[in-house]
Amino acid sequence: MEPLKARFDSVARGLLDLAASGRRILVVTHIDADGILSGSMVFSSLAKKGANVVLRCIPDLDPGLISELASQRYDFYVFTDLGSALVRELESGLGQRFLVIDHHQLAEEDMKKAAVVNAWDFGLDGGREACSSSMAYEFALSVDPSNRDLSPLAVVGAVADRQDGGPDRSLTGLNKMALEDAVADGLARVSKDLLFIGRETRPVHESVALTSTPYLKGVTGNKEGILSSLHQSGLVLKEGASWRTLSTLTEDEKKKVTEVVAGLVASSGGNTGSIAELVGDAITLAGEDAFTPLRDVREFGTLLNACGRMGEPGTGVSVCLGDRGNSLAAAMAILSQYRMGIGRALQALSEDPARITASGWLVFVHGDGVIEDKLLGPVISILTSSPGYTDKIVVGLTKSGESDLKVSSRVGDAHQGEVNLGVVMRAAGEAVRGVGGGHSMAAGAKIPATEAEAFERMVVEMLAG
Ligand SMILES: [Mn+2]
Repeated sequence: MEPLKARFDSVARGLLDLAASGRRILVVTHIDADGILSGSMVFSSLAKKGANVVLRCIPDLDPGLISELASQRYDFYVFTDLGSALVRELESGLGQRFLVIDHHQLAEEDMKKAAVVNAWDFGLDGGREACSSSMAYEFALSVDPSNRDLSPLAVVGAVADRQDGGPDRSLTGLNKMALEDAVADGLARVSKDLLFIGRETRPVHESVALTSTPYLKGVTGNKEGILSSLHQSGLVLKEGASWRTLSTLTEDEKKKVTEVVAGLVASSGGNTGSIAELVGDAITLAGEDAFTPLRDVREFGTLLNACGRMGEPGTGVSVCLGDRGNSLAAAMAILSQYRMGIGRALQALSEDPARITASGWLVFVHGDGVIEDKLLGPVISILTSSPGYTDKIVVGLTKSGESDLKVSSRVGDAHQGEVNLGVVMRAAGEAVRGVGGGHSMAAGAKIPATEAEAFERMVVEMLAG
């Protein structure tokens, strides 16, 4: 990691020089959890040094936005968790006045550029071993070693970006180094555990029912069913008048919970294979209140993703910057709205199977009236992680505003065959006077509502061809 550290030392020196001479710096970041976290870390490390710095969270970077940013006449721009695919556009819009700190794949020729610090250039797999948050953490350490107290945020970003793909859902690479700092400083604790939400705070059946990744048929959202099955298993669920939490269960009792979950999934015809994902490295943040979602890194990540999705990334930023008062309360309210919205959408889809049409491995989901446009992405993601959909390509459409449709598409992890949804969404979107784009595994579009059929036909043709 020495070359990466040396690189960050040099870019940090450059930025501190700019800051010292009073230059105005704009940090631009993505609105998902990894974006919110990495942007917050770059922002706070510079702000603590007295820099004149502003943070802005955006859903996506495109050439139009680059020219808008250029016209705002900041002296320097730092992009986190985005920009790698648009280095040439950034050069033509901003000249030498920008830096990209990122982990998304990029063209070989852009990798070595002075304005780009990308995980892939340092022998790190940016899809598994380094996220923008762990990159931003290294940057913050170069700005000042005292920023080691940000290590938990790097860990949250890694987990939120689903980079916990090591054995037992552990972290690897640069992410693991940040976790080791956090553990060494007493800020985080790692234990093998059931990875349910609210391990320390919620009644067992509630924790289990809140599982959404993976989506477990017969379990997710089924609080009553879980409660009665746990009762039948003989598990003691209460201690005196109060409910026990998962963290108080013995190993044998935890095993019992897993068996009950497996039984419920099997009896509702689900795939029990995904249950293995429920056990692994639980990471607890020792400095956070046990009764908040910040205590568990996975829940912390979900909270930030919810803020971004629900259009309140700034609330997430305030939490990352340390506000445990009003901003945390607001973020928790957003999280519960987000969960309820997703739960309602999944429920509505299961009650109205006609909304889901499949032709081979291509599945269309029609969400009009039951899926809010801002929740379409998470709902489609959950579906592609659900039994029966993991080998499919799922394309969701739902009404957005007065006359538009929002489209969100994902490739299931187990899908066989090469597809680039980013290309498909862009071409099909533009063909019907809309816009589209994204990554190969996840992409979206916005199209006129009247063009739904034409759009779907295009998608079918392109994917079949
Ligand atoms: Mn990211």
